[in-house]
Amino acid sequence: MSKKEKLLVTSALPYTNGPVHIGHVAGAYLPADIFVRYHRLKGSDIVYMCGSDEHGVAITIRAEREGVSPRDIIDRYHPQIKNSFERLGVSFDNYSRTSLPIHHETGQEFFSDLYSKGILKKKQEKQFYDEKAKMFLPDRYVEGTCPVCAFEEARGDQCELCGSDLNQTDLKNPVSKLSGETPVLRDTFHWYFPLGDFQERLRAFFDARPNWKENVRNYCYGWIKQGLQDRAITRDLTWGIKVPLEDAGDKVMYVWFEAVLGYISSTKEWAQKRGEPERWKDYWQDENCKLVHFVGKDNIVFHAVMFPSFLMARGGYVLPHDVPANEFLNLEGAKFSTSRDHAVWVDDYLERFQPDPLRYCLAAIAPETKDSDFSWKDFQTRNNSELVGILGNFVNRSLTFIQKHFDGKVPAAQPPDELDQWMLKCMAEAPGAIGDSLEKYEVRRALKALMDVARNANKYFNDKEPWRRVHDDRDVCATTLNICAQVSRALAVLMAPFLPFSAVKLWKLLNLPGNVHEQNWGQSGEAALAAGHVLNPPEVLFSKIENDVISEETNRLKSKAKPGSNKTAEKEERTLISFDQFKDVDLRIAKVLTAEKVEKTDKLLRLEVELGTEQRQIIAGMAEFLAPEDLVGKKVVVVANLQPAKIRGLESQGMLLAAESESGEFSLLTVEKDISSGTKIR
Ligand code: B3M
Ligand code: ZN
Repeated sequence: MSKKEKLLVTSALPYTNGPVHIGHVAGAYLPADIFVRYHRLKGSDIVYMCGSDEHGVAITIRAEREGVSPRDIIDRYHPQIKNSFERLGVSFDNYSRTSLPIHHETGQEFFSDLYSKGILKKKQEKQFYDEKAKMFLPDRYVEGTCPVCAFEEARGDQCELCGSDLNQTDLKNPVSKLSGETPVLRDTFHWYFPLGDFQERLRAFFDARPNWKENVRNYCYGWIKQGLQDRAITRDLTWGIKVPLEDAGDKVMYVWFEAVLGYISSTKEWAQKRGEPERWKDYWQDENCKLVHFVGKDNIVFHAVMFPSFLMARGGYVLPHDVPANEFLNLEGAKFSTSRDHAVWVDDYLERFQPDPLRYCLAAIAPETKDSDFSWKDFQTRNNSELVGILGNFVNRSLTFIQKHFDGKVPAAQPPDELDQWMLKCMAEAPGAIGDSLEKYEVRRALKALMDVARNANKYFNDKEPWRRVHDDRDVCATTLNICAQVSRALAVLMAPFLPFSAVKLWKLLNLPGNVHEQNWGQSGEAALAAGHVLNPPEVLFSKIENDVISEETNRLKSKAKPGSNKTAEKEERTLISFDQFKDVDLRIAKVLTAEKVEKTDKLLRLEVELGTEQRQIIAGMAEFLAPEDLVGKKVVVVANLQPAKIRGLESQGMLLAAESESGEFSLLTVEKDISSGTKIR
C-alpha cells in the first residue's frame, strides 16, 4: 500500500471589506475545493485551511468611508463571507479569522523569533504623511502612477495591473486617498525583512520547482532578476497586530506579513477544535507534507516569494510545494469592480440559482493560463446544453428506463459485447483521466474528461437502442441498462469534486448507502452495483434555465451601471449609515454671489457664496458643465461642515451638491422656492 500523500491546501484569505463575488471564487476558491475534494476521495491525508483577512487598510478605508469602526466592518463581512463559501460548497476544514487572539499570538511569535535571531533590520525612513488627516499613509492610503507600467491607480504596496511589488515612495504623482492632497514625506522608522538576503535561497527554491505553472515561474524569476528589495513589515497604523517590541510605540505589523501566517493560525485553531492542539505540526512541520497555495495572480509575490522567505528565516516549517495561481475572471467583457458594482455577488446569485451550475460554469471557464470571461448567456448555455443536455439527460433516461421496464431494479447483465466493453473501459479509465488533470490543477481539462464519460454514455445508450431491444432481445437490453446504472454510479463519484450537491442527489437516486464524498476514487470506475439493487424513483438532476431568467440577470447587471441605479454596493453603503451619522452632515442653502474659472484648470470654478450672515469660498469641479455667469444669484445646496481642503492652492470651505450620471448628465441641486441662504436642510 503506497504511503498516503499528505497535503496542506490554502486559499487566499479574503479581506472582510465586502462580500464575495464569483471572480474571487473562480480564482482561488473553486479550483482549490475541487482539488481537495478529489484528494479526499483519493484517500489523501489532506487539510484545507482558510479564513478572513481582517487587518490592513482595505478594512480601515471602508470603515472610514462609512464612519464606523474596523471591528464593525469585519463583524459584518466575516460571517457573510464564511456563509457564502459554505452555501457554494467550498469545503474548508477550517475557516478562521485574523482578528482572533490565536492569530495575533502566531504573528507576534513569528515576529519575535525573527527579531531575536537578528534577522529584522530597523531602518529610519521617509514615508508619506497627510498633513490634513494627520497620519502616515501606508499602502492603499496612497495611490499614484506605477513606476513600472504607468498605471495611474497603483497602490502604495502593489500595482494591481502589472503585479509589481512597490514601496509607496516609488509612486509618481502620489495622492492621499484620505484627503486627495499630495502627501509630504516625513521621517519614521520601521522594521524590515531582509528579502535581499534570501535572493539565492529563493532562486534555488524556484529551481527545485520546475513543475510550477509557467505564469508563476515567470513572475518569480522576474523578481529575482530585478533584485529583491528588503521589505518593511511594520506600519504606522492602529488597526492590526501590535509589534511586540518595547520601542515599537503603536506600530502594527504589515498586513501581508501576518496574513500569510493566517494559514498557520487557522490550522492551529483547527487542531484545537479537534482536541489535538499539536496536530497542526503534523502538516506545517512535516517535510513530507505538500503545502499548496491557491491564489489569484495578484497574490503570487506574497505566496511564492515573501511567505517562503519568512518560513526559511523561521526554520522548521515546510515551504510551498506549489502556488498554482490563476489569472483573472472578467464579467461580460469587463473587469469586476466592487465600486461600480460590476459583479455577480455569490449571495445574490444563490438567491435565484443552485450552486452547482455556477461551479460547473466557473470550472469550465477557469482562468488557468489566461484571463477568461463569465457571461450570463454562456452560463445558461452550459447549464442547458451540458448539465441538462448531456450529464442530466444520460442519468435521467437510464434511471427512467430501468424504472419503467425493469421495475426500478438494476437488471442482470449478460457477458458484455464489444460495445459494452467499450463503455465499461471508458468508465474504468475515467478516474485516472480526471485525476491526472486534477493533480496538475487543470480543472478545465478534468471537467472535460468527466463530461466525456457522459457524452460516451449517451452515445452508448443511443447505439444500443434499448427502446427497441426491450421488445426483441430483453437480455441485451438488460445488459445495456445494467451498464448504464454502473456508469451512473461512477458519475456520482466522479462529479463529486465539481458538483458536490448534485453528486449527493444522484447517490440518493441510486439508493446507495453512505456518503458519496467518502467513496473510493480509484475504484469509482468499477461496476459496483449488484443486479437486483433497487433504485429510488428517478428525478431530474438539473433544470433548464429559461431565456427570460437570463435576460433579467443581464438587465440587472446593466441597470447597476446606469445613473441613479439601485447599486447593490451603494445600497449596502446607504443602509449602513445610521441616522445619527447622517445628522452630522450639515447641509445648507447658499446663494452664489460670484463665480469664476480657476486659472490653468478646465474643471474648476471659484465661487463666493453667502451662507446666512457668513461668506464662504468654494472650489467646485463643474466648469465642464456650467458657465460661471449661469451660477451667480442661484440658490444651491452645500455641505457646510466639510473640513476645508486646499485645491490648486485655493482653500475650499464646503462642497456644492450636484448629480452627475455615468452617461454624462449633470444637474446642480437647487431648491424650488427662493428660501433664504443659510437655511438648514433636514
Ligand atoms: N487578503 C486578499 C487579496 O489581496 C488578501 C489575500 C491574503 S492571503 C494571505 O486578494
Ligand atoms: Zn504597474
